[in-house]
Amino acid sequence: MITLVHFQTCLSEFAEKFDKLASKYDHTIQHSSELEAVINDYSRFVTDQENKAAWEQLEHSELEELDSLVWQLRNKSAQCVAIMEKYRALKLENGDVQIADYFKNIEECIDKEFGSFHVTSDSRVLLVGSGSFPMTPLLIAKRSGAEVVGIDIDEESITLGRKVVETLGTGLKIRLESTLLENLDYTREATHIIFSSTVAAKYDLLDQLHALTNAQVVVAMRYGDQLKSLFNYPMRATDSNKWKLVDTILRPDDVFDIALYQKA
Ligand SMILES: C[S@+](CC[C@H](N)C(=O)[O-])C[C@H]1O[C@@H](n2cnc3c(N)ncnc32)[C@H](O)[C@@H]1O
Repeated sequence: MITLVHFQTCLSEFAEKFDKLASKYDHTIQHSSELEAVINDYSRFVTDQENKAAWEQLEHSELEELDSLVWQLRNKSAQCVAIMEKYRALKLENGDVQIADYFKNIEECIDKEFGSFHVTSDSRVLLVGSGSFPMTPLLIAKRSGAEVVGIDIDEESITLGRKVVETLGTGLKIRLESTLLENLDYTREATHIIFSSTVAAKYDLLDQLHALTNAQVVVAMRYGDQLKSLFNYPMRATDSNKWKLVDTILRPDDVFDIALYQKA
C-alpha cells in the first residue's frame, strides 16, 4: 500500500511538472510528448484505487498546505489539458493523429453522457469549454446527427478547434463560437448542455443558465470529487429553486463523473 509520505511527494512532483510544462507552451509541438506522458500518468493516478485510501488519509490529516496544493494541481492540470488539446490540434495539422489515453477515456464515456436523456438527430447540444480538439462535439454529431455548438473563452482554442472540425467533421452540424452563454441565441434553444469538467466557473454559469434556457433542458455537468478533484472542479450544491440533480453517473475507471440536472 502506498504511504502517505509517498503520496504527498507524488502530488508535489506532479504540481512541479505541470507548472514547468505549462510555461513551456510556445504554440509549437516541441514539448508535446513530455506533457502527454505526464497527463497520462496523472489520469492513471487519480483513478488508481490504491491512491483512494491515501487521499482519504490525507484529507483527514488536516495538513496545512493541502488546500493550496489541491487548488494548484486542479488549476495547473486544467491548464495543461487545454495545452495538450492545442498540441493535438497542431499535430493533426501536421498529419499526425495519435489518440492519447485521456481521449480514449473521453470517447468511451460519451455514450453514457446523458443517461436516459438520449441525444437524437433532433437534439440541439451545447458544450461549454469545447477546447482546441473538440472531441465531444465531433463524437456526438457523428453518432447522433444532432446539431452541436461549442463555446470557449480562449480565442486560440476556437481557431484551432475550427480547423480540427474542418478536417475531421466534414458534413457534421458543428459550430464553434468565441462567445459567452448570455450572448448566444442558441442557449435558449439547446435541449442538452454539457460543461467540460475543467471549466472553473461551471457552477456559477449553471446558476446563470437557469434564466437563459428552456424548461426541458438537461445539463450534464462533468466533475470529479475526492481523489478525482485533483484533476477536476468538484460538484457543488445548486440553488434548489433553480436546478435539481436527477442522476449521477459514476465511472470509477474514468477521470471524471457526470451529474445530470434539470430545472426544479
Ligand atoms: C480542455 S477542455 C476541452 C474539452 C474537450 N475538448 C471535450 O471535448 O470534452 C476545457 C476548455 O474549457 C475552456 N474554458 C475554461 N473556462 C471557460 C468558460 N468559463 N467558458 C467557456 N470555456 C471555458 C478552456 O479554455 C478549455 O479550452
